[in-house]
Amino acid sequence: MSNRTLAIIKPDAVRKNAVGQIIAKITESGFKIIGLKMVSLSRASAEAFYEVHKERPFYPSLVDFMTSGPVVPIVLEKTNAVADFRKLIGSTDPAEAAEGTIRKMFAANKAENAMHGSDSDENAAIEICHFFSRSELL
Ligand code: 3AN
Repeated sequence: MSNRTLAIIKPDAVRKNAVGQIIAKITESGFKIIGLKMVSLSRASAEAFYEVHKERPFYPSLVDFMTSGPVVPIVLEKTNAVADFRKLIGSTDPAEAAEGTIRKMFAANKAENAMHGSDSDENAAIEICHFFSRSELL
């Protein structure tokens, strides 16, 4: 069990000016921020990030969406970070997300769903390296 995960505030939530509220919710839930930036993903970078979904029908639209505006990647630290953060963001489909979760509060639908969270310790390590160098982390 690792204690780090990668979160991304997606373009829809940035456009809604919800970055501050989302970060407050994350830190109130016991996560410590150890890296944070705002970036616009190139198409190549977004394609590489979502490589595992390459064969899925929604892949091209997912890449379009993730390059439609700036995103805020955040490295978070907490005991059991990956699982606890997935719980905090809620189901992929906001209609199924539990009350009080970030997707319930800020997501519009399955595609524009406000927030990413790593789904395993192994992917968290890969995803953190996608956005951050060592000198950018606490
Ligand atoms: P999660 O982000 O909840 O782990 P994944 O890993 O199944 O969900 O999907 C990655 C991303 O792909 C989602 N966050 C969402 O933006 C997009 N996505 C997943 N399923 C769909 C779908 N059926 N239609 C459109 N976009 C989808």
